[in-house]
Amino acid sequence: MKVALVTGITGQDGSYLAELLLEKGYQVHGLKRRASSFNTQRIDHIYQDSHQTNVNFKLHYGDLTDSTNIIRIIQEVQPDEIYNLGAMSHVKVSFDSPEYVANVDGIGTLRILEAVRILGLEQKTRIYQASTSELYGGLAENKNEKGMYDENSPFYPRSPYGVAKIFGYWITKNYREAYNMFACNGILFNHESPRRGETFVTRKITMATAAIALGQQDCLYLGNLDAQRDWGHAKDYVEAMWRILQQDHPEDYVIAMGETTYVRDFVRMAFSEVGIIIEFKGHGVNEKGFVASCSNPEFQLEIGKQVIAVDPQYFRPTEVDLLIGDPSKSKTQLGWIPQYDLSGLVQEMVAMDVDRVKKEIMLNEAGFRS
Ligand code: NAP
Ligand code: G4F
Repeated sequence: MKVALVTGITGQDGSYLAELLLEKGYQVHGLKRRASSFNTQRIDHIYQDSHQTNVNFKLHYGDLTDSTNIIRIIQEVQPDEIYNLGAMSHVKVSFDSPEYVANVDGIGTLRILEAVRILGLEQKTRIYQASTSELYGGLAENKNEKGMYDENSPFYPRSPYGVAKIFGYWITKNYREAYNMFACNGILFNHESPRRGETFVTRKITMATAAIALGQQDCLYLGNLDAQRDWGHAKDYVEAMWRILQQDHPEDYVIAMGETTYVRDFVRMAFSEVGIIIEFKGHGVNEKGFVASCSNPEFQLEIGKQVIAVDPQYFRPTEVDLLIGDPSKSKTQLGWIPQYDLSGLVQEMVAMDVDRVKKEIMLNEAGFRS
């Protein structure tokens, strides 16, 4: 039985990856931070099962800022594969806590690699490093001939998060070359799901779509509506992570959909899932989104009502304007075929948030009655 250790197991990707690895018959160990409130909502369904039938799932308290616990856990677990997904992953927040991000996202990666080396597991343990399209920084002149970023495009990170992740990228590559380790970077473009953190733009939009459509919120405040992202589904992207570690040779791969969409258009797509057409008027900080029509009898809003506004507090000191990735290598070499397209992703996210808001309304009503 193969043994995997996943850092960041309580996050969006960690939860999907844990499910995938268990399905494939792995014993899965996860690194979990101690928190003052519960932080395991995304994996509770697996954890609860582990008391009864799922003996192949185990969580360990630890933190990527602490070498001692990383060495101890790796020594205890003796993993065949490590997926280093743990990170402070919010780009905007990284401007507020740059030193912490450097420590966790940058040096944290080194701590994992060095622990494997100290323990003499270089030839046993394969390592996946969660690298990111933020490395490219969105510079137009660095795209390939197809107008996309690929494995050979130069990097120009535009945030403390991107700069910390570039250290993670290079130290992974360096340990591969210096110590002949099977250590790979997955350069993943944005991927989302109903489990996406609530302050990332897609989830913020789908949550607000549901709340506004059901009369629980008036207006959604966003930052840069002109940003463009290459969005895929996290379920597809964790499959690519696993495939990267099953190859004969360690290499780095871009994982992307190869299409880019404006934040503004993601808003339009989300609202159209509940039959509401949004019309945008104005520019920059004065841009506003209004209800133009409502075709679903269940979700009726006043025509002309303003539901979208721009709040400059969500702007970043330096922005990555446009990301689009070229998945050619991962499709041909890994045989990776995503199952979701953007409309399938939006549909799933909005449906789950509508269900959740409806349940909250019912619970509130039941609370009032009792
Ligand atoms: P996420 O939902 O924010 O999850 C991050 C995980 O890292 C959580 O489990 C978090 O624990 C953990 N973590 C944070 N600080 C830690 C620390 N000091 N020590 C140990 N664990 C720590 O992120 P995600 O979307 O799943 O992304 C997974 C990885 O892929 C991240 O490294 C991210 O930077 C990278 N990435 C993501 C995308 C994307 O679009 N999603 C694209 C490219 C790369 P808590 O639950 O306790 O907070
Ligand atoms: O959803 P976002 O916060 O994701 P961002 O910055 O692209 O980072 C995500 O993807 C990276 C891969 O490229 C990961 F490495 C990283 O860990 C993370 O998962 O913002 C997307 C875009 C940005 O241009 C942002 O300025 O949406 C714009 N935006 C507009 N209004 C907003 C908002 N972003 C957020 N979070 N909140 C807003 O209100």
